[in-house]
Amino acid sequence: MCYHRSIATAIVATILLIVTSACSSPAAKPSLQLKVSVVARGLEAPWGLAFLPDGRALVSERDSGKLLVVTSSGHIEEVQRIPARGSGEGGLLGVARSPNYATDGFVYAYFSTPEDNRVVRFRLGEEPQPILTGIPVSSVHNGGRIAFGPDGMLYIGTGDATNRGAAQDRNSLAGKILRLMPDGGVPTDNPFPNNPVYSYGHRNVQGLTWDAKGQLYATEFGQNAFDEVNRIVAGGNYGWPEVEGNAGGDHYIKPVTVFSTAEASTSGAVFLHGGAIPQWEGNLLIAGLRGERLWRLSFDSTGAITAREQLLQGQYGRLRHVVQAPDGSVWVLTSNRDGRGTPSPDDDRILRLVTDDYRGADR
Ligand SMILES: [Ca+2]
Repeated sequence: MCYHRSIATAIVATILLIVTSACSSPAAKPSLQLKVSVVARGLEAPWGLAFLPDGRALVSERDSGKLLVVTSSGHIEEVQRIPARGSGEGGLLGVARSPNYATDGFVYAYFSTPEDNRVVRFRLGEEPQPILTGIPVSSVHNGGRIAFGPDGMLYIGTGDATNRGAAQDRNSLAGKILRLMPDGGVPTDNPFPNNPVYSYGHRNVQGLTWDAKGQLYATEFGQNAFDEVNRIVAGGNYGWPEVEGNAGGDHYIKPVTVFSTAEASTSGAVFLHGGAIPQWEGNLLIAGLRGERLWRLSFDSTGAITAREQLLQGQYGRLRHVVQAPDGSVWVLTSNRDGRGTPSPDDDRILRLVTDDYRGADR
């Protein structure tokens, strides 16, 4: 099934805008020009995105259960329907592709059923096979991001599914970051024996990304006050529900930074690598839902944050995810049809960002 309207309307609306720094830090980088184009329109609550080696993107739609292939020229094709049956924040959520995709062809997806959240793997067009079931499910706080780390293992962000105490229970899969082998087995070097739990004390993890040194960072939604960016260590306890944000003394690992929930509601995140956007090399981009903006964080060599900049604020509505494409450009998913937004006729959209110094192929 093709969406010809999207083909016809792709590659339009290239918008030049001045990115004004809203950062209070004196270390903020000077303003620079961004070029924003719309890759695709008319999507419905897109949630996950994984690039295939040929540059096409696999995109999941939360409520329809559709797995779409989107090309950089805006062609959209449904390639599979995943049997997701979630409510509220549940549904078809994260998608990942095997780091060995060229030889094994495996795609991974995280979705909700009436009984659980689960992770499946499959080759496109084939029956999905569960590799992990029994992640607690609810109408809210389902986590759902999945991503392969530089160690070749599959990392899975889950939520507390409204059972707050489960986040501190290492025998529950709720409120965790999990780490599995690609076939679903538990790696022998996980921090707790025969346990997929990699870190715990999380409320609702929807962002997983690694810096150039291979350090994992995760974003999570706070309750009323503080969304968090955390630097994840094996076996670490990040405090929920005992503490939120920077509270808690030395009992729990503190966030790298926090945002107010109104200015963020942090979902997907990505570290930029490869030099395609030289001003942002090594920076962390974070998509904000309620905050309706893209946050950019930069770090010094010790990992301390040197700048926090707000991009796209109020221009495209709620933002669910951000990913770097194989050509170095940055793709952003809007989330205005997720039941909490104010969608425009074009929503939901996939945006493509480059800067004037972009060194990849332009179009
Ligand atoms: Ca925390």
